[in-house]
Amino acid sequence: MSKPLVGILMGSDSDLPLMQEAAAMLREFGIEYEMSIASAHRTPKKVLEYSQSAEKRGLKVIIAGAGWAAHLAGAIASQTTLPVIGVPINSSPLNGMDALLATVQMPGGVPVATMALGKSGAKNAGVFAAQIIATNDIKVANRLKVFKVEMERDVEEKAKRLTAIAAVTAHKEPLVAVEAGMAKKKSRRRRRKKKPGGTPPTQEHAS
Ligand code: RP5
Repeated sequence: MSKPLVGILMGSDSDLPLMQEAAAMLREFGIEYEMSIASAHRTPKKVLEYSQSAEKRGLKVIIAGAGWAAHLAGAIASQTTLPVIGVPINSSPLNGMDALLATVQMPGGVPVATMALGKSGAKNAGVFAAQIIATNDIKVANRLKVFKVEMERDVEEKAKRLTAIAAVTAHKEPLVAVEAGMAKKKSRRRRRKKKPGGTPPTQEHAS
């Protein structure tokens, strides 16, 4: 086993289910990674040590996921020149808006490449880390190319399936539309009949 090239840090074990998406992508591209928990607020010394030793230990990229006032990615970026990818996590009552802003709004000179909220964000963190590694690793670059082609093929297959379903159901749709139209006409007729001598409209309909 070779040395890990990517470090995945997260603020709490409650972030793990989401951050595993990043790890899964790294495995797909054959990239060694390490994973740990460190919090900018609860274990600031650990974050400092991790960030300052990362480059010497051979890491090329750091992925940092955190929720709430998510300062983890920024705190790491303040201590290293390695690229830092931030994954905001929607673990708070604000549904991650707090984490998103805390991660993305870095002051000039200390960038954090901030991903989307949710599963896609964690997945993209893995892909983005792979893209950084690929600038100096032909094997990873080739795997990324295959990944793109497969993604395109998946979408095309979905489109074909949808076209097939649409072709099968095409003749049913006009019937549905006719039935809906008929139902509307019937209720309009019923309302017209009731108006002159029938029961007065309810409060809801009168308004
Ligand atoms: C953040 O606080 C973590 O990244 C996590 O998303 C959130 C909640 O942590 P726990 O209270 O679940 O440990 O630091």
